[in-house]
Amino acid sequence: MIKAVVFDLDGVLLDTSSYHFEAWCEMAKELDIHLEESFEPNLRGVSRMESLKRILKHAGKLDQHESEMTQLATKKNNIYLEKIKHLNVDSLYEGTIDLLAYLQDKGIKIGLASASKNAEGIVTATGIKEYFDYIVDPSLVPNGKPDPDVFLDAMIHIGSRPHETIGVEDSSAGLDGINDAGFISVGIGDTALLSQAMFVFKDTKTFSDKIKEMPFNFL
Ligand code: B16
Ligand code: MG
Repeated sequence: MIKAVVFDLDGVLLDTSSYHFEAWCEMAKELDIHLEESFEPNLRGVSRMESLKRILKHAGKLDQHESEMTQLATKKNNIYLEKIKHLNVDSLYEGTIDLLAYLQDKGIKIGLASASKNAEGIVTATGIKEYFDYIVDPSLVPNGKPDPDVFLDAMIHIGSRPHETIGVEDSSAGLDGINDAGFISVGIGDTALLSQAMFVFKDTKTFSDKIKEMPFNFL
């Protein structure tokens, strides 16, 4: 019997990854670093500092900029916040509200386990904060994705057990964390890129439609 669903944010409930990447590109440009589009998946679900480290390493400039990493991460975040200030309910993926409302109606607990320190602000701006029984603060959790800590933190606060909990993610790093937590893992996106997920749905709307077809005692 499923008692809880723990969601990732970016790439699952709405798309903020393009804004993250644009902000990283703008910051990187000031350091004469050009980021190819193909590098973007390496930053999904990965914390701000770890993303910066990956970018500098990729450009061979980690040693050169290591001492200014905090300032560079803050600069990126300020660019990012400017880009997402228009977010509202219309920014959510099709199916997001339907899915959250359905789970709430069935008495399933809902958690949010995003790597983003901006997650609470984003769910508030998009009007879905009240659906969540618990929102993880990633700055209070020892290890980010791919470690399972954010997912386990959500589960402990919600009060479910691993096999009663579904974790939903769009990133490979996040799915590794969900599997390590012992949850049922659901990937949103391309099956070929999310091979470690137990179930993959091409988008949130499809997952929302399918979960409603499942027998009630599965939930
Ligand atoms: P912030 P998720 C992640 O969100 C993003 O996918 C990732 O690109 C970003 O670096 C990370 O949040 C941290 O975000 O800089 O806002 O703290 O997919 O875990 O919801
Ligand atoms: Mg994500």
